[in-house]
Amino acid sequence: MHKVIFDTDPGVDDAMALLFLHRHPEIDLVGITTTVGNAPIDITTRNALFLAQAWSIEAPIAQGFGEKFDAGRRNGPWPTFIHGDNGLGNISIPETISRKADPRAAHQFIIDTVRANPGEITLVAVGRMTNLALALKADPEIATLVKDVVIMGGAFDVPGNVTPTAEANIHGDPEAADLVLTAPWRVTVVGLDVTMQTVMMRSDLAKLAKAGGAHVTLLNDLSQFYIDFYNHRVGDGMVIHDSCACVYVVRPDLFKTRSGAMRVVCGGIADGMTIQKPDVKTFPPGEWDGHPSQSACIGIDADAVLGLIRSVLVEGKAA
Ligand SMILES: [Ca+2]
Repeated sequence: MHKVIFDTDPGVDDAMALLFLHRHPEIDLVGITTTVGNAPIDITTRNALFLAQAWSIEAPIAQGFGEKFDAGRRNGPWPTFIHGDNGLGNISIPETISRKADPRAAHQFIIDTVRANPGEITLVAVGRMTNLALALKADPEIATLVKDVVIMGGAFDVPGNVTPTAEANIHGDPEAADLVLTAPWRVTVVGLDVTMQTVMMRSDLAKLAKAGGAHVTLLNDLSQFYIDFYNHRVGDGMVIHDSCACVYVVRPDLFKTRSGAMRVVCGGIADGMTIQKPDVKTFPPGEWDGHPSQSACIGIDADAVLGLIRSVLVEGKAA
């Protein structure tokens, strides 16, 4: 059983990832923490509470930090043209949601849960890395107590998606991401190198909704706006960035990885760019020295990943 804390900014592709984690029989979702990215923190938290209520997910939900790790940076405009004004494709969301958030801040929730389960927690982070960075800053020792960190973010051998070099989750808080990638824990980065190859077609999702009942119907409804955005980019479907990171937790064999220290460019025209120094290459002394080797996903069996997601969403099993 994988005990997972899901750090998320729902977010349409976040919603699919959440339902995958909830339904996968080998995943014990022990907490949800909210972060910023697809929408501001009050909206991503409301959306997490809404989805948890709709899908009967009982894991506690803790609200994350709504600003950036570096106090000198400010939040920019939100990507409402991708995720809708409400972060969930402009579906109607009830004004009052009975589920309430945990009173703790997300980073404190992470610290408490990791310390209560030493060596057992996998952190799956699919928004900005702000909460993970705050947890490391407040309690650096947790790096040695976490089992694994899997993040959706970054772009190594392919272009970014918010600038020619930067992917949105990393670009949204570069200093936080650099701290997370250089901390002494094991990080696997599931970035655009692999997620852009993984497209769920609109027609497939509609079929899943028919077979999967109300839970998947809600997912299908809230995904339509996002599919419209991706339509002219990848065909009539959606890139399922965040679900790829969740699949990695249970099926790392479906990915090809490359090991090496990673840094994030902080500032300048390449702000938010992720750069790995492959272990097999030698260079003169530099900024990658002395940092742990992390894994970058550079290959994916996209058909197998999509197949697993289909079966887990509909049947709740990994057949
Ligand atoms: Ca996300």
